[in-house]
Amino acid sequence: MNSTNHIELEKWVNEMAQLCQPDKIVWCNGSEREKKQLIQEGNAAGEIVELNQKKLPGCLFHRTHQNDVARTEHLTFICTNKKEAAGPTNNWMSPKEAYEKAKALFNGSMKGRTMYVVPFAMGQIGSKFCKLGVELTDSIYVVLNMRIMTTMGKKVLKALGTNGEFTKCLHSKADLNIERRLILHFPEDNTIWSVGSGYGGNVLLGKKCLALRIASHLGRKEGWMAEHMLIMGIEEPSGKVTYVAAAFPSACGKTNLAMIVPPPVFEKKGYKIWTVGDDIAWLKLDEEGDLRAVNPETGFFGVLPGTNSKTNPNAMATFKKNSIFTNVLLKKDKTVWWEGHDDPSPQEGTNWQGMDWKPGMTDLAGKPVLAAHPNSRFTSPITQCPTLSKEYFDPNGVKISAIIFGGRRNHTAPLVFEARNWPEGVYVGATMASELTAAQMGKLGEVRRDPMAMIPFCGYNMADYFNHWLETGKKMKSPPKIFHVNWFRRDENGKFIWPGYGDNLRVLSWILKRSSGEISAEDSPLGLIPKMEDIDFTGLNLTRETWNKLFDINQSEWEHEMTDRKNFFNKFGSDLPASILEEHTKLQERIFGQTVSV
Ligand code: GTP
Ligand code: SPV
Ligand code: MN
Repeated sequence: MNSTNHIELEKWVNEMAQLCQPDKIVWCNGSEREKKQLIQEGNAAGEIVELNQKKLPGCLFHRTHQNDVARTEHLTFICTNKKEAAGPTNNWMSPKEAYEKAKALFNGSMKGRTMYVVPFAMGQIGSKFCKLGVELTDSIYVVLNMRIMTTMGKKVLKALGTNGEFTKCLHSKADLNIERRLILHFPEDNTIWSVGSGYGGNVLLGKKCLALRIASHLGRKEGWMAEHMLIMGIEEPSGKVTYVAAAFPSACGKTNLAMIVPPPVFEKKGYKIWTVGDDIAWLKLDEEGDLRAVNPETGFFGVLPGTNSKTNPNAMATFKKNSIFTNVLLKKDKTVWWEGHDDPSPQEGTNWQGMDWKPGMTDLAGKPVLAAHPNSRFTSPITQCPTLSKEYFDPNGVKISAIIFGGRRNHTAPLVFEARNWPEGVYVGATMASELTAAQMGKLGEVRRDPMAMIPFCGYNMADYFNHWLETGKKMKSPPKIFHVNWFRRDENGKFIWPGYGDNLRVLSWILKRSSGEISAEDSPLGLIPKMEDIDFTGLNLTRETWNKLFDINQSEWEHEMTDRKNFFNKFGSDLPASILEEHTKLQERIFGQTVSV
């Protein structure tokens, strides 16, 4: 039944329905009754499994198609009239070709299915950070996820009124064939089309597609920034809370850092962590010239393998109820399990591929058969997080005092360093790199350049994006300091040198002291680094030798690194801001002690 007086919205829904030919159209209002119905229908269709309601109240389980377990970046396109607008790091297609190709795939794709109309808001309705969207989808799983990840339903239709602006999001699972899958963004039309997938970032169109790709484009136009960043508050013993934003690529530790538990020595001193967001930050300058950030999402879509009460007790507490578990092991008692869970491996269950599973099973090549996919995930309401910051609800956002970049680097990058000023910090962000993880389809472990963790998510030419960062810095009263961290450096035996997780607070606390100007630092070619005595290692037993390993700058690794950076920058030709190349030359001189042409 139609429930809008928004003529353009109604017209668009009808047009899309004509294309996809669903049996039925359902406008979602976001009510509890509707949720029950969706679960019932999803259950009946085999799309959703209701989990053990005693042990996991309100929890659901879903398994995606085996070839559909991560974002497919090679099938993700920015469709602008001019190719240069998408830049050299995005896949590009002309809007005409993209619409034509996708129309053929959407044509009749919802026959025999229901088209759900999901009005949703990213950011708080009524706040200056809010963006509205409507997603049309034939997936009950998507609707149930959108209920958790966004504000959705009636309230949004009300906010849209009769002529409010919204992002037009069309999604169909179609036949879930990877050969017939496309994730298309039309920033010039404020439109997103996704077909042939049922997984996470490919289909929850408010998340990566709207809140990063479309939003980054809008941000540039409107003078703000959409970033792949967590936001957290760190409360010091004095009661002062400082907020930081950190950009790490997918599956490199944002969710974990956003809700870490302080190590005992810090807890005793009175340190507390407050979670504002774990994946996306929208940042704007306020009237005072301070940078303020909100998390536009209302839930977490977090990695499960490796999550347990030691590594992330706050996540464990968050997904105890009202959560969706995707692509994990389904146990006989209708609870779930994954590699790295607290409980020992169950003796049997159905694994992420839908196969009967037993511990120790191997495939034909002799490799272990996993219970859960490495990119299996939970979806949970953010309000269930024990460390949720009350400032999460502040429509004006939190003031950001430091920006942290980081990646997953076996070698090369030290534990932490600080950029000396904003342009140097922008260069640090622009030269980020990380090993590929299970969060995207591709070659695991391969190092790729991933500026600001935005390479898969920047909705426009990245040269212009660097420039936007530089220009935004100039407008700030006193720009936040920029840092780079690497929790993932390994020793000669392939073991992580740094313990990570809660112990990362030891580094964050140094970052806070540097941001407030309380302590000095040591100079190094890469930037400013801590004096060992300025980080509290009580309870860790960290030797000077290990410290040296964490901060070692290996000349031959850095020769390779600098060449790789240069090759990456060459892609942008003359569009690359001069400041980036200047910083590159300066760094080259600092590391190798000579003037080298770049
Ligand atoms: P997306 O949701 O894909 O954007 O990922 P994310 O950046 O939120 O990463 P997440 O916190 O889910 O961590 C991904 C993986 O890294 C998990 O397997 C974690 O257990 C592991 N991890 C997180 N923090 C650390 C750390 O400090 N050290 C080590 N060694 N591993 C970590
Ligand atoms: C990521 O891959 O960065 C995620 C998961 O946060 S997804 O929503 O699939 O993009
Ligand atoms: Mn992410």
